[in-house]
Amino acid sequence: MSNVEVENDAQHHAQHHAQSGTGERRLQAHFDRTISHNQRIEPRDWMPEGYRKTLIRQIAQHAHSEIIGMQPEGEWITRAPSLRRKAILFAKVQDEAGHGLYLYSAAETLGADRADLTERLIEGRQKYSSIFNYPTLNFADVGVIGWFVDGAAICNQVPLCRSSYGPYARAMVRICKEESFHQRQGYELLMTMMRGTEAQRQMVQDAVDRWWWPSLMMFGPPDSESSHTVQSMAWRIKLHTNDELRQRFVDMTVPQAEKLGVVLPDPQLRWNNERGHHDFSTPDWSELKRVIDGDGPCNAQRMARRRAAHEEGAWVREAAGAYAAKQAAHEAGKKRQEGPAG
Ligand code: BYC
Repeated sequence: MSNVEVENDAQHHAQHHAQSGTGERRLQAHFDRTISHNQRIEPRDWMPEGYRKTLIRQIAQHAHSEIIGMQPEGEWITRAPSLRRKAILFAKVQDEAGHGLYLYSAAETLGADRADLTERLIEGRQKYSSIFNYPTLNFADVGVIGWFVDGAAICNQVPLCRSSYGPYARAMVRICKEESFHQRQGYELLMTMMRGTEAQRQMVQDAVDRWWWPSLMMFGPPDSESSHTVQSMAWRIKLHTNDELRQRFVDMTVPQAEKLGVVLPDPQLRWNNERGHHDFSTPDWSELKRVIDGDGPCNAQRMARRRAAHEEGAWVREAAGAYAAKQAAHEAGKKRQEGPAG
């Protein structure tokens, strides 16, 4: 039995017991207690169907974002201005592939099938983060993605290291360590450009102007329009609301922008002593909606590239499948020769 089959089997037994009314109530009460004590739900534990579905949705969307997220920066690997920058960028993009893979594995512990998740992405039935539908027009974009996008990812994902589902929370620990390194490499790249020529400083400011608003939108719709936040927070799948994390990101980024010497493109941005936070303008939520619905500047290009990569990889999947079948036949032959055990 594969790991997924073992998990499905365990879930099947738990669900079977749950079918009797008292059994179900007892399992639900145990689940609620585990959540309220800030303890972890593990793959073999009983869980409400909605909890499983929400996790699969969020984890798959996150995994797809990491994989599609390789594209905007990946486009600059062959055009990096030095061997050092090329090596750094290569490593970062490779880390993102790794994050996607841990996350698909975490989704598999919930009984999801990775090939099916990929199909859903390719057919446009599952989402990925809006941020990756914007173009990378100059090399400063690579730095700004590290600073803003990985910075936003850190704000959003560090709390997820304490989320209620064990495999997701554990995957997040390593991902966050790597994201934090990514953010610093982005900031260091921008620092270097800011110490360069006037043209380089302008490239940085231009990238900041283009990525600021999309980065704020990464945190999702405002709380008043977020369909999942209340339930996801009750389940401790999310630990903070979209607006709380957006605010945290703004507060973290303002002093960094000052130190770097760039202007964040929001005339309303200022410290509010009473709130103890920065005030900022409302992002254009109709733009977020458009991009999520498939009409951003690069949606079609990102999906076409992802589909092409999947098709180009068909022979690898076929070869791996044939090799696995051959190994299984070989193992079965060996067992037959050894005869019945004991
Ligand atoms: N883009 O009820 P809400 C990275 C959807 S990877 C697209 O607030 P939720 C990185 C949402 O799915 C970054 N769709 O949802 C990689 C829902 O639609 P459905 C990815 C969005 O789930 C490479 C609907 O809008 N990070 O960091 O409670 C290089 C209503 O929203 C977006 C993660 O995935 C969006 N921006 O909260 C560098 C982190 N926002 O599914 C960096 C984990 C919302 O009902 N995910 N939607 O059709 C989360 O924390 C949450 O899923 C979100 C959204 C905060 C993103």
